[in-house]
Amino acid sequence: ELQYPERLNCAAALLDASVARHGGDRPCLLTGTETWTYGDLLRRADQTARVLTEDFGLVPGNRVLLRGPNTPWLVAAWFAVLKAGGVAVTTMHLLRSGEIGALAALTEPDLAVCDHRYTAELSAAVPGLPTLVYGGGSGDDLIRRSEAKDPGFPAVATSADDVALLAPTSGTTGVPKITAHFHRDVLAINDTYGRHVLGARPGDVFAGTPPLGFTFGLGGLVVFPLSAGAAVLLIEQATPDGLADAIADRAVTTLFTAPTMYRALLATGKAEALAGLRTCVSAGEHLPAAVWREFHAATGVEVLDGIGCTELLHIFISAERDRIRPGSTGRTVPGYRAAVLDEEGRPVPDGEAGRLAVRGPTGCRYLRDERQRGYVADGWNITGDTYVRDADGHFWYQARSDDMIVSSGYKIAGPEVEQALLRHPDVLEAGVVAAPDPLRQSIVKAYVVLRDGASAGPGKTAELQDFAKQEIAPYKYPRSIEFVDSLPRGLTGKLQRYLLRESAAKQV
Ligand code: 3UK
Repeated sequence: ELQYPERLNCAAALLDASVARHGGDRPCLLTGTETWTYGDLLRRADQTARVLTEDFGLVPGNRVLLRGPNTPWLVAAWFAVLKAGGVAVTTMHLLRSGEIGALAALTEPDLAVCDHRYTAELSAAVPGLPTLVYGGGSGDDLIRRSEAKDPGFPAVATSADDVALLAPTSGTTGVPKITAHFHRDVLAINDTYGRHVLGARPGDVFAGTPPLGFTFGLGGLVVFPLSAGAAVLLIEQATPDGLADAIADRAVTTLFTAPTMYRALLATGKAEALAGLRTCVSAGEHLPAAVWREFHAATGVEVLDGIGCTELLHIFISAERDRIRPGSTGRTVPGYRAAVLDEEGRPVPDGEAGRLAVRGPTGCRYLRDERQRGYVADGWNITGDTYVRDADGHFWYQARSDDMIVSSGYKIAGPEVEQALLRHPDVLEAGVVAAPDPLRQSIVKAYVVLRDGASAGPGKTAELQDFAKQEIAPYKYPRSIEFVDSLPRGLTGKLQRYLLRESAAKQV
């Protein structure tokens, strides 16, 4: 059991405490052109808190929508809102006005802090929302106002159970859900995953791709590095080449990104640029054993797979250093418990597939949403994933529970078929879903993106089908294959299988 004081402000516990412990001179936030020390961040966060409270009338409990790519001022704004007792409504900056409007209707923000390049869609979505704009050079409202403020801002003495964060998640259907997290939750992810798995040190330099509007990014690029007194390289828009170069040039030791980027980093051919990495974290979707092995062979680095979700804030099952089984997500992070349950909520024996259920210091609290009932049962969070636990407590990802394809009574996991297809040299990407079928109820349908130079056609279909039958049980092979130019992916890079399912359903 983690114990926190009744009065707890997570922003002060992270930032003020770090400056008190290590001094303010350590590098904290790095960009291509700037370095902010811990002292710089604290001063700017405090001055921003003064702008929000003195000029915009923010009072504790107010909700502040944050919108912008990963930059130091976005981090300063996040700390300012929380130190002032506000609630940070973190959003993905690439959302369009329709999506922002939907989030604003659910979260009812009192004001916004927005990067100057992203104000148009915000004001179109929420006309009249008081907005503090930053990043516009000399006309910059936030910088102009904050420089006129005194340094120092006493953190509001929030309770450990006050809501700190409203984090939206798209869910499988595309209708957003808003998850609420308390001040203590922000520290709990560090006291579990951060402490026991990551083990960051003050000399570490973090970098990564997830936006701070995604809790994977907020944890990996703000909470964990700052708890350790480490530095973070903030990248607004990472390309594989740019990321590989930055890792070498800035001596990055700790990388947070998703499986797709690990593949892409390998494809740059810049493996030697990655050799200085000490810790690589992969989350967001399953990390196939083949990618883990390729990355290890090329760089010598053992990627740590871990599953997290917005509902639990961060990672609760993770690989551990020196005891990695490639293809497995790992074991429960100390502080969490996980079980594999059948449809009635009873544990299934080790080795059998079932629904993943998790409990621990963080948990799902949807804001006004009927889906809370489906996600939390008896204190267990049902993540919507199908897993197998082995006798040693390692968890093996099978599929999203709702991706399971049932064909002629056989249970087939789409991702398993995808991984089989990905082992074919001509296949760049694959998305596999159920397509309705009068005879078999469903058949396995694959959407395939071929590599440059490979050509689609009936011959290729038969070749891939034969290949799949060699790689996995023949009944799992894709009876239907459609060649496409790209697969639908969400802002976090996750394959949007529901869109493929919709398309497959329409074509029958
Ligand atoms: C899937 C994985 C297999 C899984 C997230 C780390 O992804 C995050 O949050 P989301 O709410 O999605 C949650 C769902 O994504 N997933 C995530 N990681 C893995 N599947 N292996 C993995 N390693 O379906 C899960 O239910 O977008 C990840 C930290 C914070 C996060 N919010």
